Amino acid sequence: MRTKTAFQRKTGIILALDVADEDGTLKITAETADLVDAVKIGYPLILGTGLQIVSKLEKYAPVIADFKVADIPNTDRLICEHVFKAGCAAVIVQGFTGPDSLAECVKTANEFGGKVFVVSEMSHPGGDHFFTDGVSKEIAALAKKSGAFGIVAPATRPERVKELRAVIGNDLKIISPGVGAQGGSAADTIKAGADWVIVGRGIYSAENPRGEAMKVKAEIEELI
Ligand code: OMP
Repeated sequence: MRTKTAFQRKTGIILALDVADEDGTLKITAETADLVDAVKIGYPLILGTGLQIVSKLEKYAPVIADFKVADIPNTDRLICEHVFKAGCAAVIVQGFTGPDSLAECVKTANEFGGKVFVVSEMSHPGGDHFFTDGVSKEIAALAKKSGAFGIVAPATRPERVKELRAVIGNDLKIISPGVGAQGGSAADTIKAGADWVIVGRGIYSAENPRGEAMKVKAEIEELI
């Protein structure tokens, strides 16, 4: 069993690596590693390169596997086992699957010393179509009850980050995607109660990824 080092908030930035080629991903990660607290990988990178890239990335930063796991408990467990055996420190799962699925993800994560983040509401324009106020809050409450480490809440709607923070209190962390390319502001999101902002294209598509990461870091630092 692997025990991963705990997530530590230093800059408040998680870099989303939705870059489909290994060399590009490793280059951006090496350039920005000291400016981010974790990197997040998902289907684009893993389908493009394979799960073995985790062992290369974890040398730079804790790796969050964004597979938005959403299945029956047995399948969830099988997916989470792959994720943690590969060296990931955390996994992102959906919460709408219900308490038994969520419990299995948390149980599997605990066996590996890993963490679970539960999507409570999504950041894109259609993200509040099914994740309505009541549903999002119920999922956030379920995440807390299930022993998850944190929730995912939308940086594109900081007021929702604030409301979901009120549901979970200070026991759970909030990671918030939607800063930059989707229009969200890092400062507004952190002010609303997020622990980390997730930034993808705003950093990896920039001409100067390190420069962009430094700008986000400075924006968050100004709040302290
Ligand atoms: P950019 O929009 O390029 O900054 O990337 C945002 C990253 O966060 C992508 O990897 C998305 O898949 C992810 N994400 C969202 O954008 N919205 C959500 O509601 C949830 C996630 C996520 O779970 O990470």
